[in-house]
Amino acid sequence: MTTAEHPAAAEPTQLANAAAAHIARSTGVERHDLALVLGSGWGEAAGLIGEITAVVNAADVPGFSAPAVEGHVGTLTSIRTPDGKNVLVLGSRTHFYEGKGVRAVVHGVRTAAATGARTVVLTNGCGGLNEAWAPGTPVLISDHINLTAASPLEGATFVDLTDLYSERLRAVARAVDPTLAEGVYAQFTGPHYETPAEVQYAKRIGADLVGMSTALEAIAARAAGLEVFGISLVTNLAAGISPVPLSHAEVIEAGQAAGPRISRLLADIIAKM
Ligand code: 8IG
Repeated sequence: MTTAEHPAAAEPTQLANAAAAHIARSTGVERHDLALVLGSGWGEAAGLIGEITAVVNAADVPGFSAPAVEGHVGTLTSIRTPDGKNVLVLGSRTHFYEGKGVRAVVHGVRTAAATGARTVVLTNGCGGLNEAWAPGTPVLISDHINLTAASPLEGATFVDLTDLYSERLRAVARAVDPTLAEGVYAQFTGPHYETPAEVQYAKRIGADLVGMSTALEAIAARAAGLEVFGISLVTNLAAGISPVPLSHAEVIEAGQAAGPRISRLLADIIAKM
């Protein structure tokens, strides 16, 4: 598929190419192999992947902007793994609820593809619908339900999503940790959390996890030809599942407590990708 066939997609691709050129220049890394998007609770999880070779201020990269949320990091980091893979870590993510449009939401993954990456690892913090998943439990994303009523694709871009979350990469993750659970992630728009009734609705339509990111990025990533791996950190039981109301402080706290385990897990999975 060329942008000539889909003129509406030309502009996002050009902006992603400009961002990739800036990243190549400022990191000295011509091509990255893999991109990692860090969500809530995953901020420190890149620490064991390898050696940091460059840090770029996201606000200086075309199309990126400073993060809007406490606990999100506004930097792009280039990391070299022990076996020589170059990993681009996107420490900031633009959320749909920021109102900057879907193009801004998926600019990071489009940029990842433009840097040469073949794989994207999408992480997030989310609410869990399964009571057995205590806050701090990592869960592989097996599929998603996009409840944003939006798509990152423009024009007649019909992309098959049958195997969006790579079965191959989930098997790699399970080889690292056979106890890893899997679930379906439902992306709500946010920024409010769900009502208990909405959580029950999500459960009945097949969701196991509720969050405010990832699905739109995964769609754009697939359209850009990337192999997609998604992993959630359940930072709270979803509304009504938990007996106590949700707070952003609780979310940050659960992320910090899970830090050492998910850092090791992520580094081990990425090493085997
Ligand atoms: I962290 O319970 C986190 N993000 N929609 N619901 C939604 N997003 C979230 C939640 C949650 N927890």
